[in-house]
Amino acid sequence: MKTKFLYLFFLSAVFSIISSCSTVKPPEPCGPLPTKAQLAWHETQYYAFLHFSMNTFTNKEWGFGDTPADKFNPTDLDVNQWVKVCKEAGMKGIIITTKHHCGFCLWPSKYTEYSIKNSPWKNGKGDILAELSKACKREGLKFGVYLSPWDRNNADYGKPEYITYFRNQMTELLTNYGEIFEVWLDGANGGDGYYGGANEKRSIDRTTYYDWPTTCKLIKKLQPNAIIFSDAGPGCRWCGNERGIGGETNWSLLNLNGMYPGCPGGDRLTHGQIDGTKWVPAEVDVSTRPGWFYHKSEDHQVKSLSQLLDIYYQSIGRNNNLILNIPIDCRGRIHSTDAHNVIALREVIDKTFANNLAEGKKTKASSVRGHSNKYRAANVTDSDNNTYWCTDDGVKTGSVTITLGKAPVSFNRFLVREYIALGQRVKSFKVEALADNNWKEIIKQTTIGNTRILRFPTVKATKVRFTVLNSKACPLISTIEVYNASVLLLAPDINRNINNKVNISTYDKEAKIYYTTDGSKPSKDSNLFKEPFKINGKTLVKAVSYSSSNDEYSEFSEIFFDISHKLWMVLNTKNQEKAKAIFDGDEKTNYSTKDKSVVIDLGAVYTLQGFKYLPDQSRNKNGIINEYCFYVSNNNRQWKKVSSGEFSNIQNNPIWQTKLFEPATGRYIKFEALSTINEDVQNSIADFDIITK
Ligand code: FUL
Repeated sequence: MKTKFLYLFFLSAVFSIISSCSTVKPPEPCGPLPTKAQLAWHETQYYAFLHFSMNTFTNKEWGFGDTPADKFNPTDLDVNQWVKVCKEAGMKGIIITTKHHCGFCLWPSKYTEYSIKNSPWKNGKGDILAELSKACKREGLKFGVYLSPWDRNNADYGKPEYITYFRNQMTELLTNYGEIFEVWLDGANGGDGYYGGANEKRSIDRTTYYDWPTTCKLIKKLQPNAIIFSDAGPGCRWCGNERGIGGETNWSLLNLNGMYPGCPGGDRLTHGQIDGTKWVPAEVDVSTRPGWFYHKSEDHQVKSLSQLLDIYYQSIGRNNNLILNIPIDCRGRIHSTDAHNVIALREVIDKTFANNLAEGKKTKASSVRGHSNKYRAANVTDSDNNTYWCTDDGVKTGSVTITLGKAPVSFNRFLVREYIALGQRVKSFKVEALADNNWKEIIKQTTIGNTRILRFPTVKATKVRFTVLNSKACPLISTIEVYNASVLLLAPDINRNINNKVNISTYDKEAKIYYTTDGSKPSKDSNLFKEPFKINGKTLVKAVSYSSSNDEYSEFSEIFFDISHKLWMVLNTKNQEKAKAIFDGDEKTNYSTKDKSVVIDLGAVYTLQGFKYLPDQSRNKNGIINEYCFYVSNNNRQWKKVSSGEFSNIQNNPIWQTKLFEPATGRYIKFEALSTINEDVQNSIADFDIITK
């Protein structure tokens, strides 16, 4: 009897589910929607930008287009190496600068002589785009093109003839190199140029000169699936900065009225517009180095793993695609440091997102659209991005609770995705964790879009609850994932400020830092770093990061601090505060002076045997000292020259320069620039130190 009753109950439940499925109305689209091509672009998510042009050989960021074509001469070009690195880095495509502002073409365009066909590379018979597009296809990477509208080489630039030229080149690119997934239209235009020899400034009206609607039609005709990038889309938009930072609030919507490539963007590029009338998602473009093109002088400034990780979370984790630039060097290869760091990023990301703690776990929603199975909460943990949890029309809030386990589970990453095919909806949401029968808020945020990833200190909980607080229409959530990233152990940074306080930091806040000041190797038995500590005079500081959960250490760092800088004063300056940048321990601050020398009072008499000089670390290479003289004095009047010479290769390699000399005693020092890279600024110093006996 009991079995029969259960059987009937089961049948009626099945019947009601089936009937509810068939009658429940699917959610209506909300606002502008992505096209099929845009949806595919969202899935591409992470790809490489390769900057390679004449600039690579002239050491410039923007060329004038006046360098003869035969100066383009890579000695060991290998597109397979580019593709291999990008693939190993987990990138899904490559976009290359086919022609930058200097006008030089990486393919043998029919329409200009300013291309690789007149370069020594492969005796002018080569075609970099043909090689690269083929290599990408073979390895399953998408291929895209950057074609600079601003062309400082072309004599017709500014006239209608140039627009025909530009479209002819676009046609070559979009016809001869297979499927193109993105066309990158750069809005940059600095006015002046070689312009075919005229050497003049030319202004164009950016709103009308290029007649973009006609060019976009041409692109659509030749490559219907290509996404067009510019400040104004229409396929995807610039994120508004080149620092790798997407907006925390980020709508994939934009009102394009009055917008054009190169228009003033402001906040709308970074954040999109909640009521934007078109689907124009954001793309974050940033380089592995300070510059977009390769400069030997930036070999020591390749973004570190921790910087790249921040970029990843601040772009992909905030509803942007990420196009990460890797410059190609003069050999025609990706430099080993860039390759190493982008692959290291992939390894950490893969490890972090390997084990989804929410996958297949029990879910419960505050409400489900029409009580229908089709829209059930379990859709968020079913690893299928095409199914989604959804509420009834008009219900703009709601939550999904996921049971992670009976025993508390540790986690520190939360990933959530909207089902964007029907529009971006969520305006704000929060995430809570249940620990010891208490719900604790972990994070409150605004938009989600295609992908939102949140980082927070590790919590231990049996359940996690995701709540939509506000939405433009009923929310459609396709995916929720929960991860526990292991502590990332990177060697700590050690720094001393002007007041002799030593600060030690490391990327992962959950790592412990141990240090020593007696020369011994640091371990968990050494001093635990809690806050900046004071040292007196000469001290060797060694530090290591440590994770107690798996008893592991990072590599250790060490730095020797010579005498304190506390009493130091630059004597020949009116701006003592600014001049202090020389010995503040911060490599980013800088002091420039028109004086030939910098005279420093050390505050006491010392026996000196050397000095250290770090040139300006910004992209501005002015005032880097080539040749120097160094003097010591007891009275600031009679000077003894103790060292002179050159800083070899400093322009290409502006790292710390150390010079030793025969011991000399004195209280005053004079560091004189005999010649600098740009004579306009006499000298420019990021940091300076002395070596005492
Ligand atoms: C900018 C250009 O001016 C830079 O040289 C670089 O190509 C960057 C990606 O876009 O607008």
